[in-house]
Amino acid sequence: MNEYIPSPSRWVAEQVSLYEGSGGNDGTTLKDLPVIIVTNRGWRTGAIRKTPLMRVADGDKYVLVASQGGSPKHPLWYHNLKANPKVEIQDKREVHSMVVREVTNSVEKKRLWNIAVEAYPPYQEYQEKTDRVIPVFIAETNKHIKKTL
Ligand code: F42
Repeated sequence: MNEYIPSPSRWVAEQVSLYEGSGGNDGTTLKDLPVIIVTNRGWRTGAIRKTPLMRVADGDKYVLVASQGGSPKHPLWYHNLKANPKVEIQDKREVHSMVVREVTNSVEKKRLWNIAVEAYPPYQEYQEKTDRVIPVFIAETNKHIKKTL
């Protein structure tokens, strides 16, 4: 299925629409901090999903934080990325084909978590308000991927 299904959350769907519709010129921030759009595939539906996340950079890689405001459950996109790690990431006017992996090594995770909290301090509050350990992915360019999504 190649159909794009917008988020049922209206403010999220509107951010995606503004971001993409303006070619990455508008709608690129949340609380004045930069946002990326992660295009992923629904693991159940196979549909295209577009998930705005805070832009957290580690060199030319991106750190994706499945915080969902500190809610008790992982966001659904977490499961999509575990099932299909190929994504496209739009960072303002640039679109990158990337592959993600969940960071499980505790040393690597701590380093990336610190970078994430520096970029977006509320992540720390989100972790404190939930019992789950907030997952972190790292997204890297995969030059071997000819076609994604
Ligand atoms: N969320 C974060 O977790 N971290 C961030 O840094 C973040 C930043 C951010 C910035 C701007 C903005 O507009 C939103 C931001 N969000 C951030 C919110 C984020 O974009 C997501 O909306 C949020 O994390 C919730 O993710 P979700 O995947 O649970 O989205 C819900 C609302 C959703 O789209 N649900 C769909 C639905 O129909 O209910 C299903 C989506 C889906 O992927 N379905 C799968 C499928 O197969 O199609 C099945 C999934 C399953 O396991 O059943």
